[in-house]
Amino acid sequence: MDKDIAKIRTEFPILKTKVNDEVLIYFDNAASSQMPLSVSRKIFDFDQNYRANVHRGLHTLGMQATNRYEKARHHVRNFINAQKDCEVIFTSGCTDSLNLVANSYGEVNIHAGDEIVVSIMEHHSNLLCWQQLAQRKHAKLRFIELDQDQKLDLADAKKKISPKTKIVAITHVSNVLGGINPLKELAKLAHQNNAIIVADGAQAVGHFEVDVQDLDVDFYAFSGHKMFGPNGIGVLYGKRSLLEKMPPYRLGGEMIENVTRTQASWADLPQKFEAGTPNISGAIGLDAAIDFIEDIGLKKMHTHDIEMRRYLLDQLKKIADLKIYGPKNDTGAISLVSFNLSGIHPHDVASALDLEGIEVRAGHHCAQPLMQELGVESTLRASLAIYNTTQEIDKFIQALTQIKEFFENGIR
Ligand code: C6P
Repeated sequence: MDKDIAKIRTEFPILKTKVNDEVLIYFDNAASSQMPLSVSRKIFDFDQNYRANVHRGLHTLGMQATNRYEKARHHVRNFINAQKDCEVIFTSGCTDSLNLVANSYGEVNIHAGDEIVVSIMEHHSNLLCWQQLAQRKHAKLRFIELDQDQKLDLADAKKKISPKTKIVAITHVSNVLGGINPLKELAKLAHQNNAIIVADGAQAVGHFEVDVQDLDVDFYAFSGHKMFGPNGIGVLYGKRSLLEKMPPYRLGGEMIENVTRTQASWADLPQKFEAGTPNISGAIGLDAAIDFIEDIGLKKMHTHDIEMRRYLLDQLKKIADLKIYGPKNDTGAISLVSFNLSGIHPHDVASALDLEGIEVRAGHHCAQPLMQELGVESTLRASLAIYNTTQEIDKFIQALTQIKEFFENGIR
């Protein structure tokens, strides 16, 4: 095992625990990655040493908590290269961020006859809010399809994005197929047609460099728990010029400037979009998660991703009657592979793998229209992170081969 990876693994005590008497092999990182000790320690430190509310109390703890919360925002800004701190809105997660855009920007800017363009590979979190918005506003929802290699079909995107399009909402990386979508080209296409682009970065951030200015996206959403951070914290990046014109999505708390019996005016960015007590420890944990990623470096993260994907694909391809979904090559994708074993239900395979201490996800992955397109109800999915190794992939392949044998011939 690579010395650096061995060292990284020591930051994750969970990787030494046993599941069903076997050392855990955690291949469900696309659902939630594990959290390093450094992140847990920062959260513990807040809760035990300076826990207080933010932007309210003038006392020492309140100011300390506020400073650390705003420091986290500044760190996120640098991490994704936003122009201003106020373009970083803390939310409860990627789903919340996307709902914010649909219910605030969408509510004001979408009218009857307008078109919203999504892709067929969207997670429900980047589909349902647009589907409902389109229904409310009598707008049309259009889908960019897959190409031959089950990547996003850019030629189809050029047909679907037109002067009628007002919003393009696209995932940066599919949580089922693993392919990295050409976001920069899509942003250009959207802007050439005077539309805005909203990107779902849930499976991208932490895997490779994301520069919102270079991509020229108008909004970019992601979650802390998929990038070694805590649950319940997420980010919505938005261009300041757009956020400033948008109405608040949730009301209450410190998101106001002034309130009378009958009227209210709103605070400046970013507070306008952070109603109620925010997830302070979550933001502090996210700050620490970014430290963790930056200490390793996004280049290394990406290289490891490519190596793991290559090895995983090579090994999976050796198993007969195993169908892989998504791009079959190792570049332009993250270390996430969906597949099915012919004639064996994915849930049965996942349960059998769990008995061997191997955690993968089986199901529709909250992407049912994509499942319909692929002609299946569910798939198995192995999604790897920086702490996963080729040795773990070998054990996984060995277990998978034995499970297949068992279901086919009753032999183990
Ligand atoms: N996908 C998976 O196992 P939240 O739950 O808000 O943190 O993230 C939602 C979300 C949005 N977009 C994409 C592309 C995602 O993959 C997810 C979460 C998990 O694939 C849970 S369904």
